[in-house]
Parts: sequence; C-alpha cells; structure tokens
Amino acid sequence: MEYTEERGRCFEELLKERQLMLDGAMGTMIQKHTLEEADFRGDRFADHPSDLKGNNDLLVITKPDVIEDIHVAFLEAGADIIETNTFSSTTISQADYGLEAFVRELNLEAAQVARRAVERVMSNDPSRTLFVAGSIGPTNRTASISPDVNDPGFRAVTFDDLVKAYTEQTEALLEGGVDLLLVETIFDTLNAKAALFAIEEVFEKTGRRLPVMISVTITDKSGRTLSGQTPTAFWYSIEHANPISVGINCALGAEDMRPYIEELAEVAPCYVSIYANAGLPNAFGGYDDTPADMARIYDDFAAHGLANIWGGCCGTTPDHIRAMAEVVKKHPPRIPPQPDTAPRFSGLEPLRITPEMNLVMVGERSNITGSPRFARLIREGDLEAALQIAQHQVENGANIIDINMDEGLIDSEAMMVRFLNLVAAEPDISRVPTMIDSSKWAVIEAGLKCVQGKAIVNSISLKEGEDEFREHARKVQRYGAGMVVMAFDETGQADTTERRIEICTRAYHILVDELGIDPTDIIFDPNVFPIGTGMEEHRINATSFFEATRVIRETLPGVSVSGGISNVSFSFRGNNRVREAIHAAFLYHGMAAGLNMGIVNPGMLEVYDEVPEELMSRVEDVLLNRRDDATENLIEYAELIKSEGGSAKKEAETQAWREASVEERLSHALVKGITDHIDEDVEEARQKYERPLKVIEGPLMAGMGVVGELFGSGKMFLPQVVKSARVMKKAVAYLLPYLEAEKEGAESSSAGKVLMATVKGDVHDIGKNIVGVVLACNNYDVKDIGVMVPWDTILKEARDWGADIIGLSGLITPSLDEMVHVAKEMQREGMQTPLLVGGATTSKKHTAVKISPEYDGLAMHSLDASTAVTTVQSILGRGEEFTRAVKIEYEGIRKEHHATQQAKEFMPLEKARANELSLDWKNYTPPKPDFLGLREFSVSVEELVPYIDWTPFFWTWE
Ligand code: THG
Repeated sequence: MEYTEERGRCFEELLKERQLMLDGAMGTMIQKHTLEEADFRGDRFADHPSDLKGNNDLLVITKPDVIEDIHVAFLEAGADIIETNTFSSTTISQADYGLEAFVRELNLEAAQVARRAVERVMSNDPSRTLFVAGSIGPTNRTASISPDVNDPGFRAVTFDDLVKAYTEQTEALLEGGVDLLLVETIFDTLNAKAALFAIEEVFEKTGRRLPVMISVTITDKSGRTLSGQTPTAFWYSIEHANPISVGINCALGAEDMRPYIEELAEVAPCYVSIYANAGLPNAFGGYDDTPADMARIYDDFAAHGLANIWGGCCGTTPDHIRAMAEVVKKHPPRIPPQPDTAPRFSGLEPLRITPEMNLVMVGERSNITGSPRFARLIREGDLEAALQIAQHQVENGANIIDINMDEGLIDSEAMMVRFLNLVAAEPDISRVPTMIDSSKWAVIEAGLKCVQGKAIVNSISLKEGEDEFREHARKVQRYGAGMVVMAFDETGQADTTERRIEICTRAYHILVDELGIDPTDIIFDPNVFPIGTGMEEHRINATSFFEATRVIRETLPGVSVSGGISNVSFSFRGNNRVREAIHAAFLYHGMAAGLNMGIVNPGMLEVYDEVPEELMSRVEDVLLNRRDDATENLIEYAELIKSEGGSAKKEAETQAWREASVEERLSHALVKGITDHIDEDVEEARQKYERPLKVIEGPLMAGMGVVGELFGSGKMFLPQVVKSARVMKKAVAYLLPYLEAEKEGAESSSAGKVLMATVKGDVHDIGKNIVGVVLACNNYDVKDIGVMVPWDTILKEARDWGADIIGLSGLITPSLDEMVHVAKEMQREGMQTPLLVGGATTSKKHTAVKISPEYDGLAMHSLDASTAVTTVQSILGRGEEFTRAVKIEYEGIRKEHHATQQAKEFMPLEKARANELSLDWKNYTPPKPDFLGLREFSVSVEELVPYIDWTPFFWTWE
C-alpha cells in the first residue's frame, strides 16, 4: 500500500521490526472517575434536553483533561498506539443522545486530545514513536439482522445510512490529525463494509491514504460474529480494503480468543492485532484477568507468532499494558504469510476454490427468467416458498446461489433487495456466497449493499465501452465482491473462439494491470450457447467454448471460468433426460478444458458415467461436432426415449425426518428452522394432546429447550436461533384460534404483559430485542419502551400499562448500579411487580447479592432468550411458590457470597500458625453424661417438617 503520510509509512516499517502495543480500555478507565450527569454536560450542554451521562465520547468536549490523562497513562505504560475516544461518534450512535449535530466536533476534538497526549509524552521522551488511531465503532444498529421478528426482511439501518455517517466521522478524524484508522468491535460485517467503503471514498476525495486497521468481535462460543460469520468468512469479506492489520477485540478474554486469532493469523497476509477483554465479565460486571494473567497468555501467543499488535479492551488498565509490553517485546514479530492465490468468496462460511473441488456449482433456480415456478412465486408474493427454492439448491449441493429478478413487470431493484435481506435471515441459505445476477447495474449495486459476505456480481462486460466497464469494476471491488465478466464487447457477444479469447484478454489487462484487481476475483464467462439447433453456425458452439476456456485458463493466470450450463440444451426443452445427458457431457469436457464453475440446477445433475452409452455417444456427436447428421440423430433418439416415458431423476429428497414421531418432527423443525410442514405437524400434535396449550408446553417447549442447549454450547448461532423463534411463532399462530376457542369469552388472549426497558445510561438492545421476540412468539404481550430509560419512566409505564412483569436490560457495567437503583425505587413506591434483569454484565450472583435485597417483590436474573419463556411462565403460573423458591435460592447465594468474601481475607502463614489452637487436655476432666445407653424417640413427619432445609430440594428440582 502507498500511504501518503510519512507517519503511515513509518507505521508499516515499525511493524516489520517489532511488536507494537495498543492501549487499553477507555470505558472502564472513565468509569473509575465516577463522573455524574453534570460532569458529562459541562456548561456547554447544561440545558440539553436528554440525559448525557454514559455518553463517554462527549467527554472530549466537556472533560478533555480526563481523557487526555487516560491517554497519557496508557502511553507511559508502553502503548505505541492510542485510540481516539470516538467509538460512538457517528450520527447514528449519537442519535440516542440527540447530539447528531456535534459529530464533527466530537471527532475533531478527540483527535486533537489524543495528539496532545502524544506530544506531552514525546516531549519527555523524544526517542518514542507514537501513533493516534481514529476509533470507528460499529454503531448500535445492524445492517444484516432485522430487529423485527415479524419481518425478517426489515432493516433498521441501511448501507447508505452507514456510509453517510461513517464518511462524516472519517473526514473529521482525518482533519483532526489521526495517523491511522481503526474500524473496530465489528459485530456485523455489513456495517464494517460500509465503513470501509466510506473510508475508501474519503481517501479518494482527499487524496490522502492512511493505514486502516480492522478488528472484529467474535461474540460467543459459536466462534462467529453476531451476524453469523466465521473468522475466515469475515476476512474474505473485508480483505478488499487492503488493511494494514486485521484482528479480534472485545467480548471474550484472551484465552478464549486463541482458536479464532489462530485462524486469522493463518489466513490473513497482513499484520494481526489482538486486544482482548480482561477476561469475561464476572458476576459484578468487573473483569478478573490480572495484568499477569493477560501477559502470560500473550507471551504464549507471541511465542506462536499469532499477532503483531497487542492491547486490551474492556477492563484493561495501564498496568495490563505495561505487563503485556514487557513479555511480547521479547518475541520477534509475526511474519505475515504469502497472499492466497485461490479464489475466495463467502457467505456466513468461506468458499475457497481449489483445483480439488473440480466444479463449483452455482444454483440457477432462484432466477425469475430461468424458473417459471420461481417467477410465479415472486409475482404472487410468496417469498417464503421462493426462499425454499434457494434453500433446496443449497441442500442439493450448490456452493453459491445465483439470484436474478430481471422481469419487466416487477420492480427488480426493490425485489432484489427484499429477497437478499430475506436470504440473510436464512442461515441455511446465506451460509453460501450469493451471485447477484442482473443485466441492470442499478439492481446489482442495490444487491451489493445487502450482503455481508463476499458476493459475486453477474455480470459486467465491455458492452458499453471501457469507461463504464472500469467504473463498474472499481465499484464492485469497493463493495468487496468478485465479478463475472461476460465475453461481450462494444460490437456484441463473442461467438467465435478468437473473439472469446480476445475480449477476455482485453478485459483482463484493464482489470488486473490497470485497476489492480486481484485476478482471483475475476470469473470469465465465454458464453454458453445452445447446441443442436439445426443452424450451421451453432455447430461449433460447445467446442469453441471449450477451446477458449483452455486458452483463458492458460494465459490469464488466477482467473476462473464459468458458464450458464443449462443454456446449452435449450433446444431440447421438455426432455429432461436428454438435457441432463447434454449437461453431463458439457461439464465433463468443459472441466477438462479448465471450466471450474458452472451455473446449474444442482438437483438435476447426471453423472457422466451413468448416462447410457448410446445416448451419450449421440449427445457427444452433437456437442463435439463429430458428424454432419449428429443433430438429426439426437432428435430422433430424443423422441424415442420420450415416447418410452423416460422421465428425469427426481430432485434428491432430504425428507427422511418426515418419518419420525410428531414430537421429533417438531423438534427437528425448530432446530433447523423449517416452516414447511409446521401447520400439519402442529395439527397432528393438537389432535394427539388433550389441549392445545399442552402442545406448546410439551413438544414445542421441548424443542426450544434443545435450541437453547445447542445455542448455549456454541453449536447454533444467532441467525439460526432467530429462525427457530420464527418457527415457534408460526406454530403458536396456528394454535392460537384453538387456544382462544378454549378460553371462550375470556377477553384477552395474552399470556401476560411484559414491559421491557434498557436502563438509563445504556443504549444496548440486541439481546433485549431477541428476548422480546421470543416472548411475543409465546403469546406474551410485550411492550418495549426503548433504551436509556430513566427509572421513573419505567415505573410509570409499568403502572399505566398494568405490566405483570418488568424486564430490565443492560450491557455495560454501570447498568448494574442503575438496576439496583430501579429496584430501590420500586420498593420505595411499594410495588410488587416481579422484576427480571438480564444482559451481558448481569448475573444471578449480582442479582442475588445487590438487587434482590433492595426489593421485597421478586427480583430475579434471566440468563437469555433461551430461558426467558420458562422463567416468565413460572413467575406468572406459579407466582408465590416460585417466588419463594427463588428467594430461598438467592438467600443461599448471598450467604455463600458473604462467606467467601470473608474467607478471602488471608493472613500471612506465620501469623496464622501463631494463632494455632492450643488445647490444654492435661488440666481437663470431661463431665460424666447423666444417662448411658440407647434412648428411643418417636416423632411424626409433621413434627419434623419445620426443621427440614428445603434449599437442596429447590435446587435439584428447580
Ligand atoms: N451466464 C451467466 N449468467 C447467466 C447465464 C449465463 N444467468 C442466467 C442463465 N444464463 C443461467 N441460468 C439458467 C437458469 C435456468 C435455465 C437456464 C439457465 C433453464 N430453465 C428451464 C427452462 O427454461 O427450460 C426452466 C424449466 C423449469 O423450471 O421448468 O433452462 O449463461 N453469467
């Protein structure tokens, strides 16, 4: 990379020489200052209408000295790079505080505060080389996941919204004088792609270019991002930005990051960064990994060459950075591997095309012009069934799915967006990369803004001349996609071997030599035309394709060759047996020539060797242009086998699970997120069970239990769980009329009213949204009153609405105190409504020790969406009994906690030994008991009951 700034070049040089240190946590350092609302406001925002406490980024304006001192502390501890305090300084994130108008100023000030800190430290020690990295956070919205379970195609933020916000932030950071940009804590790759797109545009516009660092967050044990990508799939999605480094931060402690950082270090030919949390948050939202703990882990990572840039995320202090710096500097820096020479694409999972794969299959069926059935479903608006067509292709082995919505009578652009957004919510489809197929550039560009993976554009060509070709190719590259290049030019489509080769070669030079596009991102399509048409000039259609393919693969290194295979058999439409034989032969000879990708119907692929010899020899006569009468012979034979009633092989059925019991089928449908048969299965269960409610409480909850377990153990990831919730919703919807009929006249069908809020000072709501969805699916009336909700609003809303349960959510540590505060206020107002708390830093222990004692009503911790329903059911169903059990359990936790707290105060060994118990047996005479022998008692169980400690029973039987 050519960096325009001296400091950028210097950064790259230093990375070759040694390990570099990042700083530690800004958030937890700020929390130590226990700043109050007035501190956040300062004079400047004294009259601002909404609460500002918790808006850490604002402190660069209202408390710049606090921020500068934290930067200095980290630099003095050994950090080479400090991050600006701008994690949430975008219009999207600042909207929570009504401070959108100050985003430019926030970024400018933050960059300057960081620069001042660097200068202060360098004036004391001029030998140091220090850098300021502009921190660019993920925002609080996700572009790949719908926050509305009723509409998985809905998006709360679009790619364009994000690009606009990130452009503004990037411009201000650059102007403020940062040396590097750091796109960090990425939980949704599409958000990150928008940031990288914006950065590239700002670079182009300003003529400046700084090194860009990228850091992703692997959220949990599933080893995936929140939006469901694996680390390698993520890398493939963002490598087009040519980052100086890629790495992982937040969410996990260093030890838990090992497998994922190993994976990135292996695939990424750039530098690697790691800045872990100081362990997972403990029960009180604190972080337990000490500087020595983290140093020990990093020492080992550095010895194994896993990273080049080291630092800390949540909970890490200057002491952590000092301890890490000491150990990692002992090791030589990691040397990045050579760039990968295989083509790479991704959906949620990576697709790396190697010669051993033989042929990459692109599913052709989700094509409105290629499949009458798909076209009908789209026209009728039955997108669910249309999605199943896509899914069946993946089940039948498609490595990529082609999506085409080009039809005159529909709004292709809107339908492409809608369909891709729906596909994103189907992990069994979005697992594989998408091929966005359209002859309209606007449709392609709209599609590119919807996919988090590395997709493929189908197609661009020289049809409208070189300028447009260049412009489209550059755009495709900036969106991080690969491209099919058709053998078309200004004079039309290539139909001879020479023209095929000439056009592809010309395109290659423009793309690779002029624009610097990675040749592995290029897929040439030398045009598959029909054979057996009876037209003389069509006789060479297949052989010319094969010859051109051979030359392209030999002379244009790195590229792939693909084609629309079903085109070749168009003149045998209606005779699938002959068509399949032609496809088998075309693929066989094509692959021998270097064809490594094909747009096919994956469920209808015949194996070359299994085509009867006579049919194959007649097919090959036509395909390879071996005889003058080849076409007539094949037509004759085709008529013959047609009249014999030879029918095509049916699409492979993966329906064995339909044979199982109804309970197993429901469980399977929930785990796999299959809605196809849910109505019939639920109906069968309804007839089997005595009451419709028993179907929910029995097999459906059992199925959700399996989902919860798989999620908890990392075997399912979020998009899959959201799908399970949708199956559940559908099942419940089916049962609803029966449930209502049973209630007869009872006016409300709601199972109970749950009010939910993210507490004041906190803006996180992804987990809360999922819980809300799952509860709503289970027929609870859910009212979500948003984020940053002050306690008085929560209490008022609960009273006015008549909530049966209040659910509080929060992700950051200060939210724990805020929850205690809410509990205290509820107590003061004499409320009795059960209080549920949940969110990343919350825990059963914290709830038991800090919240529950403040409230006479029930205050209880709820782990996550997988347990929310059973918890709410228990509270509302077995109120007093359940409350008593929870209170007893929490009392036990408190006792244990206080006991361990006391036991933890150790004294020195000598002192303890000096305290040894000394008993004087010599001067002691034991008293004689007044009775010797056995004594019998006869007591009834009733008499004993008050003396039984029930706690262990409650624990084991819950
Ligand atoms: N190159 C590239 N992209 C392409 C093509 C290509 N995209 C579209 C097309 N060609 C590839 N896709 C198809 C999809 C379906 C069929 C052919 C090519 C097809 N459909 C049956 C038919 O029309 O007879 C449908 C029959 C049915 O569903 O009942 O053959 O060449 N880059």
